[in-house]
Amino acid sequence: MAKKKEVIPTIDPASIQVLELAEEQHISTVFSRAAAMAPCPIGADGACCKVCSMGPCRLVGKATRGVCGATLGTVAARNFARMVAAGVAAHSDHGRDLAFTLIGVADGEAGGYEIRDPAKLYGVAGYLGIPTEDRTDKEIARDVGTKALEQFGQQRGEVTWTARATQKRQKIWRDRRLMPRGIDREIVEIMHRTHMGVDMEAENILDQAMRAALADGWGGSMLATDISDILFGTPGPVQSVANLGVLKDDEVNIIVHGHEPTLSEMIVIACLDPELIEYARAKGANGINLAGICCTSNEVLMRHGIPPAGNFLQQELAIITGSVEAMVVDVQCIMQSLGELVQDYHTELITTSPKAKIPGAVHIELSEHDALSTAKEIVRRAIDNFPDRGKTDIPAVKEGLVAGFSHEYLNYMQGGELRGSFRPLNDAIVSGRIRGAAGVVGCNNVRVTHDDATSNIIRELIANDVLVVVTGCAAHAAAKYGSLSPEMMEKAGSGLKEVCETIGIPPVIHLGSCVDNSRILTVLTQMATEGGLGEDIDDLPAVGICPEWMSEKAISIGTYFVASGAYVLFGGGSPVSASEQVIQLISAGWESKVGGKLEFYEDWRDIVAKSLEHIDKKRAALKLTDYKPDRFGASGDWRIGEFEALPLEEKIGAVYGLPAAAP
Ligand code: BF8
Repeated sequence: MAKKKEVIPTIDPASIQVLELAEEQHISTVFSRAAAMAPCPIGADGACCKVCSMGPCRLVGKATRGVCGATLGTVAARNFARMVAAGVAAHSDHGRDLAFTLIGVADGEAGGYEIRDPAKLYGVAGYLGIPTEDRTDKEIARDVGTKALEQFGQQRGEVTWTARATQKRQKIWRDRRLMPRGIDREIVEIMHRTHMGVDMEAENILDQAMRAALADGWGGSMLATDISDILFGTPGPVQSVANLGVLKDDEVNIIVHGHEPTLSEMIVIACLDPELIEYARAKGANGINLAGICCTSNEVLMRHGIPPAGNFLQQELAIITGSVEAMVVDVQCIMQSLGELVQDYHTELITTSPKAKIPGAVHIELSEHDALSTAKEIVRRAIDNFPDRGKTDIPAVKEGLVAGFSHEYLNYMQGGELRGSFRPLNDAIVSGRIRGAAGVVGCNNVRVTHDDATSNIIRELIANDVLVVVTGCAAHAAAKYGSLSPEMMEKAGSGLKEVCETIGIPPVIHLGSCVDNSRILTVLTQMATEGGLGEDIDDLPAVGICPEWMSEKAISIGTYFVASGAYVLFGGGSPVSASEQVIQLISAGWESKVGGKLEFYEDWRDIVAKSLEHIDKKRAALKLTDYKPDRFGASGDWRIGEFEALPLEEKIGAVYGLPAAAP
């Protein structure tokens, strides 16, 4: 990432089409700006220290120390830890706001919101030790929300959600002093330790980075997912379509973009309001079309089948189609360029969070007390914009998908209400039908070819009988190239295909947004405790991959997976490549400490090779059958042949029990 190099912008045909249009019309995009501006190699490699005004010190060439004497290892570790702190803060603040909303619902002060999944509420209350007998849902919800809020300001003890990890893992965290005490405390402690003149031992700084990251994965993110499920429903399979082609020429297009489901859930309801649909018709539109970008998109896709218009690098492109009446944003991964870009279009950019204002946007703050009214006001404004629409250029590119797989639903798919478990999946791994599992997650980054590494890694892994779960913008990438469609079973290795057909799961499973990476933690924990695959996450034949990372949140996610025992491979550049000491500490050093390690590889082929090597190494350590690609695939039901001959829509219905209607 450090060096200026020619990068093919994207492999996505829809994005290529809009980028050609942008070039013709001299419209600035993240792609054109990246081509014009090389990243600073010193900062990119982690060798720039700017924590005091004696610098910034650039530790390159003969300069191996800053003016205060800070070594390259200390500087790179400090920079890394600060990225983790920002990532933990972003995910966890999202969780905090959801806890406030849950308490608001319990107190009758959050009009429009309700408890949509009481079963999940009871489940969460159960593992938090909150009594449920003879109590109303609201009383329980108040306690769950209060317990969640306590995690932020807690000074001593352990973040409660960490109790969902295996006993072995909890002991590692206690023994190594990595157990997070309170979410805010761990973030603050990183900022303190990395202030000028405090912690100067790279290993000690990186330990705190792990502790804070655990407060994200097993704290802020996990409670955010739990509360989202309680308030908005735990996802189950839904079908939809993905890419810019989901925008409609004859309807009012509204895009929700950002991260928190609090706003987007209300926009979903507002878009279904008959009065507003009628209002849209009165303005000459055939209806209201809601679509998403980034993780907000994943939230409303998982629960309502709202189509994703694109991932991170497509946010500007959606506006350049000329077809978007309103882009409604809340927090995180929103480019400032949108504020300027919309000045050339009829699109209104609407900010809704007091934490995130953008020059050039209209600010309509989401009131938690009356969120539906705010949502309706926003939708009405979008409709008012429709008559101002000029020429549109919507690429006719979209792909069918199935999403909506929660941890709960995966249990259900493997045994129904009475015998839900991970037994079939574990058995399939033990027998070698499935070689292992991989989480492919994270962002797009304009410094690497958009979607290229992600989509190739997914295809290679499933062809090698590795079951893949996806989240975040990687999930959008999976969807856009057909990897979330039942058709993808044809591309899976013969053993994986057999299992997927038998238990009715696709070879690539969409588990949600980036905070929903916490679902992967609990899935892995259940696999480890189900039996046959060791005792803990570091025993599993599994890897975590972030092929096109961009944000500080991705660094936090990678770090908490490592601290939970996983081998994590990132694509693109390493933010610590300047320091051999830190490269070693987060790889071999962390492996000896917690069983997981973090490595960076620029070529996706290396990521695939390293992943398969690791999976096979773990299989051997567990004394499982050697993996042989052609051993399976011949057994099974004679009806599979008939199934394979079905048209796609009927296939979706047959596998997921969804109606056969087109999405
Ligand atoms: O939280 S994957 S670009 S949208 S940071 Fe951002 Fe990265 Fe996308 Fe979701 Ni996650």
